[in-house]
Amino acid sequence: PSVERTLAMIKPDAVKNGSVDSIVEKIEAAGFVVVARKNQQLSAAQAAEFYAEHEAKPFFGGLTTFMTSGPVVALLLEKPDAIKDWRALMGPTNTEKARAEAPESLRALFGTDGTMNATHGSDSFISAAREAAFWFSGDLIKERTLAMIKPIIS
Ligand code: YYY
Ligand code: MG
Repeated sequence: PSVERTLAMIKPDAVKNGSVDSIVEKIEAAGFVVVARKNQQLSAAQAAEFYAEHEAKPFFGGLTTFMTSGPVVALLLEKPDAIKDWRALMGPTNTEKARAEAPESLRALFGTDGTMNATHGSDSFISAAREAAFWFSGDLIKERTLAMIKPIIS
């Protein structure tokens, strides 16, 4: 498997309830390297841009309200098969489903409900490139991330 980078976020529910350190410990125990890390509260415009693919969905308003409700921790993660493996470590989107189907997953352990689900993860190479650039543009991290992804998608 090729070494990849993916974009993770620890969402406002998990930041507020003090789960950041426990989540990062589990991420590193699963073999991911945290290449870059940023704490920030998103503006409404930033949340809408990040989740642009969901603009027309009925849950968009609730999602962006939640995602702007407090700081998030953005993490650039690296590992062989990082994109797929990070999605697996998070578990299903809905917290109740995660508890039923993947009780050891991060969303099962740290999520709250169908919207407040503790973590985000890019779902493809293209999303990973876009989302990594969203958080970590303007520095070498962007160039290296795009350089790593480009040969795979071109
Ligand atoms: O990629 P992932 O986060 O697992 O799910 P998406 O389908 O991309 O939805 C993004 C985000 O939106 C999800 O993490 C929670 C929220 N959401 C919601 O509030 N209600 C839904 N019915 C579906 C998703
Ligand atoms: Mg998604």
